[in-house]
Amino acid sequence: MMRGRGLVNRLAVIVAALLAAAPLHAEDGYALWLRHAPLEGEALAALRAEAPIVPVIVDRADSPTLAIAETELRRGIAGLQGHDRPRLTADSTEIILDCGTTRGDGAAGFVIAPERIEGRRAVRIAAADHVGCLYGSFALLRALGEGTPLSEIRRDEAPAMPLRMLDHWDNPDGHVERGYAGRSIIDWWHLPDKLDPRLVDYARANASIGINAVAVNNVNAKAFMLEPRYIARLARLADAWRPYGIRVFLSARFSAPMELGGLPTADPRDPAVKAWWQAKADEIYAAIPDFGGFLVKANSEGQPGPQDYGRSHAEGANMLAAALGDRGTVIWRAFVYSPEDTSDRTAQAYAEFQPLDGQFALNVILQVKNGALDFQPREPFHPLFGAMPRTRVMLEAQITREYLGQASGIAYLAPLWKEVLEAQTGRGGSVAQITAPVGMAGVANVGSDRNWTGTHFDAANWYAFGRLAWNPALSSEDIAREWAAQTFTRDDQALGTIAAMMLGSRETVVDYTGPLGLAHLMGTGHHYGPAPWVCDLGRADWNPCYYHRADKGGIGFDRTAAGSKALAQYAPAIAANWSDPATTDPRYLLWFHHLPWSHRLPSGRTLWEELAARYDAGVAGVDRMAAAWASLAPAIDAERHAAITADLAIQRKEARWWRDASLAYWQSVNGLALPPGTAPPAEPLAAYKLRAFPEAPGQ
Ligand code: BDP
Repeated sequence: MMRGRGLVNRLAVIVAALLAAAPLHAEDGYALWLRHAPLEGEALAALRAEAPIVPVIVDRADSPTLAIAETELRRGIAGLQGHDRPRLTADSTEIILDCGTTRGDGAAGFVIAPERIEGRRAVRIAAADHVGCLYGSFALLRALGEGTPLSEIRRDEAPAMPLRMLDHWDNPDGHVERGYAGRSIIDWWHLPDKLDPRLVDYARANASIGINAVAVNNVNAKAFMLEPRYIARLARLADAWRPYGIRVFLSARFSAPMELGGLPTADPRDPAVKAWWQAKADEIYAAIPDFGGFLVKANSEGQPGPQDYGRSHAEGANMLAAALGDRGTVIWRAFVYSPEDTSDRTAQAYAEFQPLDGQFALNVILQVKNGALDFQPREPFHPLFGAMPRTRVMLEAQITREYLGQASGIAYLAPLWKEVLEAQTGRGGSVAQITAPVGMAGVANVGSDRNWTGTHFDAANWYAFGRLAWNPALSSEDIAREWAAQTFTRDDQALGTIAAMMLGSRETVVDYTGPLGLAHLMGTGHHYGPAPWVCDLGRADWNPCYYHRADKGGIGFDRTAAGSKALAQYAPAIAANWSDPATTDPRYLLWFHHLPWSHRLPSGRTLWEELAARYDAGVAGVDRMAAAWASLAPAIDAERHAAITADLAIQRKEARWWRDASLAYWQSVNGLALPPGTAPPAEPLAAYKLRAFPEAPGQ
């Protein structure tokens, strides 16, 4: 009898030990970088000894934001300690949330420093506002998670950019344009009555990386989202997100006064149109006092706009800005190109907007994509950066990987964004310096998939976007390591391997999709896979042929004075540098020049040889990532390891497909033999041309 009970007890102990060792939930990615996995070794012992206790809030004003900060600290510390709730000791360190007082910059900055109170140890998170304290709490947890002893954490941070924004291209029916992670997380149909708790988790993740604004709907907007029933829904979202420091913005359709108001026109000079928007803005502010404002795509890709009435973009934007007044901001997109304009598409936005510099109201921001074309794997920085000193200009980046493999494999985008942020415009500093006073928006990549972003590694792009908007000086590598340590493992060797994979991944995608400055070679409509052969679309500038201009004589788009002259839109020193193929950065070579296949590059190879070598490097790069990931099996939980292995297997196929289809097509144009040592494409060109994907997601 006794022995039997002893056995049962022993079994119970073993089962308990097993349960303690295994994570309660499978590692499905839902927790993102906020797993707060238990520390190990000395760091764990130290945190258990310091036994931080629940914060004492100096500013006792009733604040949901501070309640969240407290909860986050308790939850995070307990997790890092390996307990289910924080434990106290006689010697517990007190964490003090000191908000709304003296320190911090009043724009969500914070200071973290240790101190002693009557001989007892304490750590103070000081900020001028409550959101600053929340950000400080997340920063404290991040530092603890990196193994920094509590008593050694010192931070003095302020966001570099005031507006750190996600733009959702989510439609009210739940479909996400260019979304590859399932359906929209916003269930408009059941709002405002039912708020999916996931939307709170979303705000929490955003707050943890400093994102403070969200445009909730597609820039290709439906007018009906301005109807009262949608304003009520938006208000519910705003209420849920406000404690996390997030303001909501709405994409507004310029012709809404006609569609909703029954007016005969949406002309921005028409008094009835102005009155309609004024009343609409008042109605929104009555429901959402801190409404951020409108995001507008006008006169672009079929969207209505002021030019329909012969008015300029500035007139259109200013009319909406007047309706918002000092309550909010109009974010006007510079992504325009016209079906009638036959000039180089990449030159049209500058031609349209630059002359309007100084004409925009103070509460208008011009949102400029990183490059002049459209979120390609690589583009030179947009010439509008630095060219509109009297306009508030912000950067628009794309987090969702529309043109970089969508939800296949790995493409870590921090290096892409850093490349743009660090680009010297020759007119008042780098892109980061020019946009920092305003902000940065990223087209969101989240959806209803359990892990939020479709692939686990795409969460790194969401994370990196927030971190860079907070501080564009952070390095891609530091962000990669920081994210991976919170997401996967703190093992230094494994982190080194993961960071190396991430850092090379975007260049690898460039290599196998569009090396040497080639761009826009993707399949029509869905933008998935290669289709450089497409030359017959109704609109010239939607054709890959328009961009690569390959013929027997050569390849590339001449944008110099002898060609489209788009180069002249850059500052003279930069334009001069890029006007000569010999001094052009090889990464932009065919963006600016049309060159013979026999053109010799600094590498000593001909252009044709270099192209083939780049495609091979891309394929090899993916193979290396797959091998590196395979080697990490012992360091990563089985569930996520398997999922990422599968992602990389897909990427290996896609890299080969891009390489083979591209080489086969270029050969059909130039008639050249493949350079020695280059393996022939697996299939004939005709087979690649036949591939069709009408059902591809995200269209
Ligand atoms: C392109 C997308 C398209 C967007 C457009 C935009 O293919 O779906 O509507 O950008 O930014 O990249 O407005």
